Amino acid sequence: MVFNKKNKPPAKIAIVMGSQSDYRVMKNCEKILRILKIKFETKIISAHRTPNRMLDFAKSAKKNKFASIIAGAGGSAHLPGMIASVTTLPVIGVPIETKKLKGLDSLLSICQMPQGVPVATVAIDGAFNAGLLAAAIIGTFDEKVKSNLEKWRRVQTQSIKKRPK
Ligand code: RP5
Repeated sequence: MVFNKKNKPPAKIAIVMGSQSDYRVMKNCEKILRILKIKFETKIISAHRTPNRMLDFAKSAKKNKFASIIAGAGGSAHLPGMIASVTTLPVIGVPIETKKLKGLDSLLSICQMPQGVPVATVAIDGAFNAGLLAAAIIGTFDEKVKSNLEKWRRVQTQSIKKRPK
């Protein structure tokens, strides 16, 4: 398909999280998306405490021109999976570290999705990588984002010293 100004695919990312307490981790998504010049919106949406807000958001995400959704949650972390259950947009889950189980609970809740409803899962507290993955998704159809991402990777490679000090 050829894209032009009128039918340009969406290049905006949604960053959602189950609680204000997740923001200390999830702000790392914002950090990398800003560096790569990708638009985003950030919201608190809880699968358990605000289920209707979650459903309204997820059902309208495509219409609201989001290309992908990054969802962070901790503990019984149902948010990414529940969002994925009502949209076919790619959902990237960020398991948030927890006090009692160190985030293993969040990780398993997010990555062990049943066949048919996938969630791409990053490492515990891997919000920065979630942003990079969302950028890679947008980079498949947006040349500017693709080139920003490639440049960022080149700079990273150049910054790695050959010898330890
Ligand atoms: C989850 O419960 C949130 O994603 C958060 O990681 C965890 C704890 O939430 P708070 O009790 O700190 O609000 O829904």
